[in-house]
Amino acid sequence: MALQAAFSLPSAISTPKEGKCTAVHIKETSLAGISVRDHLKDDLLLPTTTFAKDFKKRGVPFFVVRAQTATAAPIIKDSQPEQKKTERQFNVVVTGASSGLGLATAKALAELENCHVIMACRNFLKAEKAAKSVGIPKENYTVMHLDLASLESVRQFVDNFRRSGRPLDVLVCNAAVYQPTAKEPSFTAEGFELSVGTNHLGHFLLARLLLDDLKQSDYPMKRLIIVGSITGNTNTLAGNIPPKANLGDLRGLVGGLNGVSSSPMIDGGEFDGAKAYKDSKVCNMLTMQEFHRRYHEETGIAFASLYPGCIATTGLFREHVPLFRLLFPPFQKYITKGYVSEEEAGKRLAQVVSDPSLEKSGVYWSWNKNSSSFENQLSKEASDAEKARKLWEISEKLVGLA
Ligand code: NDP
Ligand code: PMR
Repeated sequence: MALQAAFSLPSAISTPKEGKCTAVHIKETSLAGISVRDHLKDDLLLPTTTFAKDFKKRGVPFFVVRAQTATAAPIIKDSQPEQKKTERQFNVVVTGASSGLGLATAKALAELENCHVIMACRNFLKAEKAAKSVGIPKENYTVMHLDLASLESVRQFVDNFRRSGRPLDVLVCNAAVYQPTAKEPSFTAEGFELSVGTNHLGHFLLARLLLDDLKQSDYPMKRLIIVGSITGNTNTLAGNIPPKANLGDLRGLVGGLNGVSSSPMIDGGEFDGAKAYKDSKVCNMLTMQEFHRRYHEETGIAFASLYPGCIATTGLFREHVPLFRLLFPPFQKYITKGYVSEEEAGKRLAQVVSDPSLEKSGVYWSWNKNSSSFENQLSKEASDAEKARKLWEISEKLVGLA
């Protein structure tokens, strides 16, 4: 079968990696990470929106417009007293918003009109161009530099974000890399295998640091979302396509995934790029649940993960062989029927960000054929509380939090 062949062909496009390669980290000054438009204040007088109405219904207090800086004209209209009390914009950080799901989500959120999206991206210019190309209004987004393959960059991003003065209301950990054809592992700045280092460890540090900011937010629907996937769940057909996700006893992670004194794989096995990605998604889903267990009750933050559908056209498959990239979308559209467009997937993730009905914490959301959301079941490994605790503790040490 041509598709099966495409799935197993060696890469015609990927660059062979010679031994250990360190991700480039662009060092920034405190200002360089913030878009020039970042001085624009987000406190706008807005007409009563769907959310405002919903907050009202649920007895949630409105936000009051704060004083404006000298850069903006006062916008409180005394002639319209009924509009004096309104909510502020809510701020959502989306990692990897320069393409695919992240970009489509940023676009869907920006359309809510009372939402400001902080696009946390490794390529500043690409993100700016992407935002323009999909027509996100200037006042609805800010690009800030974040390279998840460098823990120093993650810390710098958190500093820059705090300096911007914006409250943090929702964090979306979306960025990911997938290296299905790599023969040798590549590594993050700190020497962790790239897929787990970026998709899990970078996000783990980011989410842990920004938890304090989320706690401080007065927004009534504070959320922390970590994008998961069906392919990390072995209770599904897609999760049973080899190589299957399996974290084993986490011995490679304990060793630091460095490929020198330890295996680059979490379970201690031979390097396999496709498995490393799937393992990283299991880590994402376990991390969300551990956050929920540790912090939901105390903070009121809702922690969630999701499988948005198979978005077969995104840049995630950029390192796959050309034949795979050609056949994968029609295969998902017509054979598995698991295909979803970037636009639809973006709306789904935006729903998890802002829909009042998706407020339950500790949930892995999925959508059925009618595009209705439901709470899905995670695989045995992806819902193993003891493994989640161990993963948390080892990850804390690796990123320098313990
Ligand atoms: P894309 O490749 O289109 O998007 C990934 C994003 O992550 C890009 O913006 C990319 O930046 C960014 N990124 C990669 N490495 C880093 C880094 N070191 N620092 C900061 N940003 C980085 O893929 P998708 O949109 O498909 O993937 C988004 C999420 O959806 C992932 O978590 C993926 O696991 C998940 N997912 C995807 C599915 C699919 O079918 N596509 C299915 C299920 C889940 P840049 O633009 O600079 O490359
Ligand atoms: Mg899979 C219902 C069937 C289904 C679904 C929903 C997916 C989703 N896939 C399904 C079935 C199959 N896939 C079958 C039967 C095969 C064998 C022909 C198959 C193969 C396959 C490959 C080689 N599928 C893949 C790959 C990838 O390289 C993608 C991957 O694993 O990326 C990690 C992938 C995916 N299939 C999916 C989804 C959502 C992906 C990609 C993205 C992800 O999980 O993040």
